[in-house]
Amino acid sequence: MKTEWYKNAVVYQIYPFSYKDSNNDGWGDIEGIISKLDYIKDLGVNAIWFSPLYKSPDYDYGYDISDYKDIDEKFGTMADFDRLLEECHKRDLKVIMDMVINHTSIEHPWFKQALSSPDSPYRDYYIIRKGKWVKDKLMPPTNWSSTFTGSAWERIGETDEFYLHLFCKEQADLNWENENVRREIIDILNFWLGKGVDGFRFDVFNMFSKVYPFKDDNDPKSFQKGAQYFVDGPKMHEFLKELNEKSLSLFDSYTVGESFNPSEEACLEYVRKSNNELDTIFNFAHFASDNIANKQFFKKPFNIRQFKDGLFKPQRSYYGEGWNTLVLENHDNPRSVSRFSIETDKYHYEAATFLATITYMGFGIPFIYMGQEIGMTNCDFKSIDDLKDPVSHFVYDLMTSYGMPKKMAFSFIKYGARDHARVPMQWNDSVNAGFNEGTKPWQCINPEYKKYNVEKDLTSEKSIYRYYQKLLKIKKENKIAVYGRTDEYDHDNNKIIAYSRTYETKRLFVVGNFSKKKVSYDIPIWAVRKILINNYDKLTVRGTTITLEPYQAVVFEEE
Ligand code: TEU
Repeated sequence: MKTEWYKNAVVYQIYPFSYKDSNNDGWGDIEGIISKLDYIKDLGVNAIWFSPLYKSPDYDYGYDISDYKDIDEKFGTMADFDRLLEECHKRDLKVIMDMVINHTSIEHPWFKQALSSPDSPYRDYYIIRKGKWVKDKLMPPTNWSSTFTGSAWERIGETDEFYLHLFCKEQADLNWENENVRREIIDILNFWLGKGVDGFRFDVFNMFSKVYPFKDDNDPKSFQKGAQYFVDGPKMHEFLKELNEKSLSLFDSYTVGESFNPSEEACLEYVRKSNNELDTIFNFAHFASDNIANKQFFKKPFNIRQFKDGLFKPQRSYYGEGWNTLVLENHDNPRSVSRFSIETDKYHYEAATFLATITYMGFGIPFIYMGQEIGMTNCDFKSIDDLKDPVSHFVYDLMTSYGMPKKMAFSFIKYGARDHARVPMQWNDSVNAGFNEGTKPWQCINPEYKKYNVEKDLTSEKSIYRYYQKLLKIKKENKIAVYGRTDEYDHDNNKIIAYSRTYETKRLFVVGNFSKKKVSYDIPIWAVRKILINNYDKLTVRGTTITLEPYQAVVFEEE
């Protein structure tokens, strides 16, 4: 039943809130997405991942689901979704659904029933524990912290019990130890696969299995209090195998699991083909190259070696064992062209095309986040009130509560805010950047839209979108680009990223200058004759020495 179509996939991620608002109510919707499918297809992708479209009270903008088998009305109806699926398939675009199954919304009927009575069978769907009385004060069961700041436990009314939430308090963690929970989840997966969707992206999958018995975390090195009790837990492999056996493998499906600070060893086991768990995972280690310990609000100067480590380690480790993914952006991170110490205005085209070339020519499936293909930039938010993401507010409130001046706290938040990726897509230079016909969008428009928009990219010969088209064509058609083994060159070079890809007897050589200075570099003699793609019009070559301009990237093919 299961084929390996994903090996040739190029995936485009849509955050439905912000793609296209067809009915001018301020929210993106399914009808809007359908109207843009030809545009997406023309880019050269062959699959779309939709961030959650399900019913949700939106405490975490769709990542808190209250009904897994229905579509939220602001996006449309199930009939609209069915049409979306059909329209995608008509264009040979696979459909990947986001599955947020580490937790549900507290408005999910299971959670409501769980709280309605201490005897409810749904109580055990969640992780509920008695708090600890310390003198006269009721303390949470353990000292664990939520990923989104504060305690990971929320008290249930006036009782002495608490439920676990590793994210917002409106996102209650499911108890995967309960086989009824797993049965329900399998039923949900089969519901969507039965409809004809082609795969899933599992949200924070490596938190499904918790470590029992629960204890306080006294490890001074833990990056988040309690992490050792909820990351890569002991039953992870068992749970994934079960999902695979009872659902995923029964269809021609593809699954990518979004990992949360996983260990390197665990990563390989999740994707190892012979393990029958996941086809691929996301690992964001390279995103820690311009922030402190992957805490996205804490800036540090770009560290190219760390970027290379994050990019290449999975390529080395999974090759021959499983498959990989290649990511520059998603709905949780700032825009790639506005980070990694890039001078965005000056090198906008060069840096955007450079990043795509050196990332996507590697081993793995390219994931492109909406707007990345036109080099959408971070937004110059003016105040904390412009930000909608709860995490931005939690962290801001925490910082100011410790006495940090508001202005300073805001500058931290602005550095790493998830909001940068969540502003409406920039279609053209008309009202609201063409997102809709004038109603105030749920999230402000990036004032850069007159400079960077789809219409502009489509009408010019030289544009980021046009470059992506060429690059993705190579990625899909060139067997070495898909199946080749990656060998990194000059890891310690602090300006150049270089690697070869080898498949059977043929090789590619990918090289790029991750700096704003000209750099000369010796390339292998076998590479020098044939250029497959170059993000500048020219390349200076002397013998085997090339001189790369700022953010120049070139791919050579052995003749
Ligand atoms: O994100 C997992 C996650 O913890 C981070 O990417 C998070 O966004 C970041 O650390 C915040 O600083 C997934 C989803 O992608 C995200 O949108 C959800 O908010 C989260 O899970 C909870 O479902």
